[in-house]
Amino acid sequence: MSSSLIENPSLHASPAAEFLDDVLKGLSSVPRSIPSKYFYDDIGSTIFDEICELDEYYPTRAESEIMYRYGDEIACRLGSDVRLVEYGSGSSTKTRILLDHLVDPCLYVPVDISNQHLARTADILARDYPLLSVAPVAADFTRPFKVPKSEFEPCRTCVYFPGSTIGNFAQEEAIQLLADIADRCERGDGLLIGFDLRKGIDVLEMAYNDRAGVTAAFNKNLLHRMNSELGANFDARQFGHHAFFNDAAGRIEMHLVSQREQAVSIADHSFRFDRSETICTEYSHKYSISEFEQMAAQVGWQCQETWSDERDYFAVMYLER
Ligand code: AVJ
Repeated sequence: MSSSLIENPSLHASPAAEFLDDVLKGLSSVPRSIPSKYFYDDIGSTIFDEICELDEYYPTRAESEIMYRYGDEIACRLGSDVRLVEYGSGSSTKTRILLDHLVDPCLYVPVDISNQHLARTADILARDYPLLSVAPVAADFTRPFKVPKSEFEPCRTCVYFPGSTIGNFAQEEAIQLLADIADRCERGDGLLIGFDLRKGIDVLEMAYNDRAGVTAAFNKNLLHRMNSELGANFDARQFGHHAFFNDAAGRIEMHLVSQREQAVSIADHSFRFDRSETICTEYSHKYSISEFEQMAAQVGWQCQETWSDERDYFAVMYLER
């Protein structure tokens, strides 16, 4: 049973104007960067679904393994009649595993910036879970947004933040986001979060440099998106994909590398790129379980239990406010 999509004021009055703003700011900064949230237009969301199927990209499978193996324990921790608010729900693939184990959730609130993808996914979920109330919210979860109420209020809320999306935020931003989530919750509310664990550099770098070049296409889609939505004139053939593990910072970094000296114009701006100059398009931080527990404890979250997969590649942690 799905209610209609809620468009949230947290989404800039004009997403296109915000996109242009962020791109001009990012390309004018040193080093150059573009926020990774702009990967997720319709094409980007579809390419990401392909990434999740790749042999090299282990996070999705590792997290699903944890949810299948410990689904009952996790559902027991969340309790019955919970309102489940999912940040960056995307295709809600892993959510189904959790929904299959949860007892009488009172409301499911998928929150995503890609509103077409969100509406489609919410309708399919509502069809497949006829007893579940689904209230999708199109919003940028890094900003305040209104969470729909359940007809069974008061009920406990559990924020579900899977997929290691928390890893895309620089550490201080990640701590700020965990603090914002805590502010939006009551004492006793929960947070179920999935994050990628530190491991051998070879495994990490392979996951972001797959042989088929799907991640490269995901990265370059950003250039196509700026051309189609902002009227830019990037020649995607003149930019290469590069992803490496920055050990000191504990993160994978993805970059677009200029293959030659070139100029690109966007709106009435022109940007010169030297050969091998880069645009950073994504961070993907990797944590140890104790590191993450301490980070969350700083801002009001107390770890209750943590589960990891057979190879200790990924962790799912349940915390309470
Ligand atoms: C969905 C953001 C968690 O950082 O691993 C996959 C996105 N980037 N391949 C990640 C991604 C390159 C992914 N997150």
